[in-house]
Amino acid sequence: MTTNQTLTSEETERHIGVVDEYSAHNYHPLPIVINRGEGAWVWDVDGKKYLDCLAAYSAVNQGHLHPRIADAARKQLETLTLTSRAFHNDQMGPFVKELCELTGYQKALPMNTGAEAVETAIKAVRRWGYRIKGIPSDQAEIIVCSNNFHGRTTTIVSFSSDPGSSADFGPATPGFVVVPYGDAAALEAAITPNTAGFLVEPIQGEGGVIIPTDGYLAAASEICKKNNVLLVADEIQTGLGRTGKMFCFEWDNIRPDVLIVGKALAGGFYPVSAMLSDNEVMGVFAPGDHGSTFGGNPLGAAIAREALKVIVDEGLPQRANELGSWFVSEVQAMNADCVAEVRGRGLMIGIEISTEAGVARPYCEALMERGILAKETHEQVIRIAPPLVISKEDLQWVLGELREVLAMSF
Ligand code: IF1
Repeated sequence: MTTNQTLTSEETERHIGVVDEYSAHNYHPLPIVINRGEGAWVWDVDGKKYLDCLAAYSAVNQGHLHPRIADAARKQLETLTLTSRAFHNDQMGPFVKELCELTGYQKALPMNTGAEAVETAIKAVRRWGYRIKGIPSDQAEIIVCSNNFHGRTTTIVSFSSDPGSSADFGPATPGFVVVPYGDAAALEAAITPNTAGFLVEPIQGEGGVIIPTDGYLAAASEICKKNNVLLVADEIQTGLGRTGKMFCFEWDNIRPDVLIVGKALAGGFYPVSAMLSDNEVMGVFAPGDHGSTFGGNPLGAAIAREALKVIVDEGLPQRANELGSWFVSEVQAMNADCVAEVRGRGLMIGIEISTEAGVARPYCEALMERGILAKETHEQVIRIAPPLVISKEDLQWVLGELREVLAMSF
């Protein structure tokens, strides 16, 4: 049951009507039209302000319109925006160097969207499988987890377990094997001589903020090493401070063979993603094998350089760790009848509504009425993932509103 009777102004209705008329209906957004953002706050076309607890699905970890990143974007916008990779530009080199220094990998291949970086990793892992591991041509397998989300291309949705993302987009790309998330034994059992890689999210975001048991990634890493299988960590959502470390894999003290980053890599100003690895894997790419028009462009590179510096300079991973663990314990202490479980690491938090209490959507609509934007994921979970610059005072206010909303019945 949803409460679609949320009161909206004429201006909001007008804007929504235009989108409904002239675009595909591929989303079910909350009925709010945002026209300004600053830090953890956004404003709608009627001037009402909201605390953004979604942060564009963790693409705005640094907060909306971070001044340092805005300045870097403005400066580059007035200088040079795009050359294509047919020529060099003066921003890509420093960007990939700084990204490699931050992550400890030897090479970074810049792309644009997260899905493109995931596709890049799939191509690199397959080619490594053939040319380095010796897997027979076209026989490479990549193991993935059920309930995964890695993007929306036809190959990526080929291994999605969400029918909404994949139905009638076939025929599916072959070469993917699905195992239960969090089950290291199932991973080991699925490995064959043709397995080239294991692609995994350290925490499943869209899956409902599913946190595997401690040690899962460490076990998976051991199993991959033992079987000469590349461990590929998709940190597009969990990375860059979101879970209380610079990268979520650090919680298990592992080093993936391939690291994929995106979203907050450019602080929400521009689509910038990257696949990182060492020379053996990255060496499978020769000139002309792979690329994109905008990959490594100077505008995105200049923005990403400053976005990374802001994460480090402002200690955003530590901030997320401290604020997130405090927030989760406060919500748990509410002992709300409608809550089945509160899960979280850093400021990647999921509040699971029990099926007896209904679904998460009406709770998100009630929070929106109170000036808090939180989006449901997979029906039952209220996702709380604000910009990492959010103040403790603002989170304290969210707790007060949340306490009242969780006491409501729909
Ligand atoms: C949508 C979800 C989140 C991602 C991980 C790759 C990508 C994503 C772990 C692809 C992107 C976005 C996509 C956006 C909503 C959002 C999302 F609900 F779709 F699943 F965050 F959970 N790996 N996630 O989370 O990156 O190509 O989008 O840059 O498609 O609705 P992208």
